[in-house]
Amino acid sequence: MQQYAEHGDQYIDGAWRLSGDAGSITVLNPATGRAVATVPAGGAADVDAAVAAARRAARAWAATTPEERLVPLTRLRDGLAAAQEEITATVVAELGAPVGFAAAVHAGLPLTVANSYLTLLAEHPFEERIGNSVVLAEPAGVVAAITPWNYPLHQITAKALPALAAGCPVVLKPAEDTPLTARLFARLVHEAGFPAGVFNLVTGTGAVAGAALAAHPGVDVVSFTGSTAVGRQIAETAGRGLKRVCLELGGKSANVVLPGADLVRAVNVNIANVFANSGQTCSAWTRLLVHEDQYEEAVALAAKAAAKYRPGDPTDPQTRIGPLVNAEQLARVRGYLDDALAAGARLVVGGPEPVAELPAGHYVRPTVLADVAPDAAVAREEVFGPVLVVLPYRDEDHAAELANGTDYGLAGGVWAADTETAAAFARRLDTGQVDLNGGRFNPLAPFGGYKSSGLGRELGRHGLEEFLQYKSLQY
Ligand code: TXE
Repeated sequence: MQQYAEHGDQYIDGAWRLSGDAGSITVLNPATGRAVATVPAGGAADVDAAVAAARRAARAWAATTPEERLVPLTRLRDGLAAAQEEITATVVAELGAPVGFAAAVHAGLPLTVANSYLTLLAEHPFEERIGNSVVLAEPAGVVAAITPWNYPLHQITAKALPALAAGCPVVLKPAEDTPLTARLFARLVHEAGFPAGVFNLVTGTGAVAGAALAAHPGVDVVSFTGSTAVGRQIAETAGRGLKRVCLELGGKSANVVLPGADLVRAVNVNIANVFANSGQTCSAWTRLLVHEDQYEEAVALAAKAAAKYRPGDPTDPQTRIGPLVNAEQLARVRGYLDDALAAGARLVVGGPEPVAELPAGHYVRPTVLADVAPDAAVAREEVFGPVLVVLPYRDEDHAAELANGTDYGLAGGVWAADTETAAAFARRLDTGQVDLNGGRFNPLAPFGGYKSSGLGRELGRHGLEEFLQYKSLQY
């Protein structure tokens, strides 16, 4: 077990420094329940020191040219590329992600995002002539990045890379469950040679370190990913301080299969999507909407596809589904399943019973439910586990009404006989991104939510603009 707390360090002002706060957080391996490491539980002292360092660095970092910022950002990209195996092993240990998925997505996606920001930084018009004005895109100030555990490194890089590219210093407060990936990222930032204070890391709890950071008067922008409940609190606090906020919150996305679509493929892709990362994905397609005439066929196809997912040891390359992150999430997911079954839902596969052969980890059975009322909690709220609800619709209007019938609006899928028909239906959905007939992920396209799924966008040019403010010079 690594005892980071012994040297008690946070990454502040360009160096690993002794935490000014008492206490530590023990990181547990979700597959075994065993302690992996301890890290400092930072509080007001660490947050103050980190924000002060960021403020001291802000003016000089803001004055750099995009070309100058490209130098350390390129070295950081190279560091991410060289550390792929170490990132993979760290995410497997602290999140319980299956090693194959961890390598491809948890380690691979941040590299893709890093490459996209190198390209964007080289191309972005930081100065633009509009009529008789020259409009300058200037950095928006000190950024507080507060991140969750579900994609530990991606959530950090989706905030820190565009903020740094924009010329903003960053103070990162990562999730309590996954601080080791954040420490690894801080080491790579250090090795890339950013000026002192431009990137700072404070590990700690949300209630103490997170709340202190979000409310800090020295912070100009709060970029938060996590639960809608905490997102609301952060927006309220930020409103009082007139800070800018970017919020990536929960989701309850629908995958709508229109008549004439390839039903087998639509269901297979849906199962892979909703069970990936043990269902702990904000954009997961947690509701499969099919025409009532195809309902039983879709349920049978979902059962067949789901049977291939057996929870297992995340270090085994054969494993497709690992544990949930912690005991609270396990209890929460089982609670949703208990309530759904008590209300008369049909259990197609899975269920709330413990996975007997894996007693030490936080495992839940990948589950498909049918005959669920559309207004039941499991069909409206974010479960954040490997749980798919299959719902029938009567016609396209009913399908759109069901798809739009939750407080969320983050992602979704539409399948039809051709992509034009799918695109036409996608325009009716109140959601931030829609995959048409299984369309591929695009790291340059904006990612973010309608309604209670959030404010602002991440990734690509839109993600960069969250960290810019504009000054116009009139000639
Ligand atoms: O999230 P929290 P949790 C959803 C998902 C999940 C539920 C709870 O449904 O089951 O949220 O997860 C920090 N001030 N998502 O409890 O608490 C916290 O330390 C400032 C969706 O892990 O929102 C962590 O760094 N910060 C989601 C981050 O906020 C605070 C990803 C997220 O924690 C704080 C994760 C406070 N008062 C969970 N309280 C997504 N959108 O992808 C906590 N934090």
